[in-house]
Amino acid sequence: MLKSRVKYTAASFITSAPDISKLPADSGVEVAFAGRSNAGKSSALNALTEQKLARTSKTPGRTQLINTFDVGEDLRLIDLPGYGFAKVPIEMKKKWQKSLGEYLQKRESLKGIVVLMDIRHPLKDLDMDLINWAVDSDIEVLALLTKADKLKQGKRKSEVLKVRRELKQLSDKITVHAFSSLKGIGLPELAKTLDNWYLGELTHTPPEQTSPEHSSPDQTSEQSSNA
Ligand SMILES: Nc1nc2c(ncn2[C@@H]2O[C@H](COP(=O)(O)OP(=O)(O)O)[C@@H](O)[C@H]2O)c(=O)[nH]1
Ligand SMILES: [Mg+2]
Repeated sequence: MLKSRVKYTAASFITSAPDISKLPADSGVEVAFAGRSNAGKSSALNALTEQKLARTSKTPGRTQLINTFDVGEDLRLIDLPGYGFAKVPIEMKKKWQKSLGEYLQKRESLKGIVVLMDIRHPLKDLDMDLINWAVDSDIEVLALLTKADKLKQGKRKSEVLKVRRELKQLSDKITVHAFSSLKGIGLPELAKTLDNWYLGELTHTPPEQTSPEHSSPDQTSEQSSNA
């Protein structure tokens, strides 16, 4: 089982917003998953939460809604619509690029973005636009090279190193990992990065049990194993 401080497996759907004006209140901490359509965003969200929260698809470009999920008190995961899908009409592309730009620049609660790119085709123009935008807006970036199960170990490592080297030129702070929803590759690293974004980096491991003043009646049933 995945060890994490935020309980991603308890994630629940909040709403699907057709544009950024319909998002939940801009408070707390938000982390967005972004990438080209078909990069594996929804699969990654589902792997992290161990739920079928986000709809995966063999037909790219279908999700144009911003799907929002609750992962704790004022902590949200955001599944952004994919970009770079050839069959989307140009007007829709422009509208989406404008919304994405607005979202990145105006969303106060946005702490970081997870940029998902197929390990076999990373760092396309639109990925670079997005990453540059995030760096300029002081938003943290985790780059996940998805579908890593499609490559052998050696090639997988060399691709990660190549992307790391490229992105280091934009910012020292960008983290890059190989990822596979199918095999669970990179999942602990994803959870750890998100934990740090949501809760800040801790210098010590928190105790398992919450202190007495935080206990509530509905927790008592869970304490039977507390021997
Ligand atoms: N081999 C492999 N295929 C994957 C992986 N993650 C996603 N896929 C496939 O890639 C396609 C697009 O995935 P999806 O999560 O819907 O991408 P999204 O458009 O970015 O949300 C689907 O056919 C998935 O089954 C992975 O880790 N390994
Ligand atoms: Mg999707």
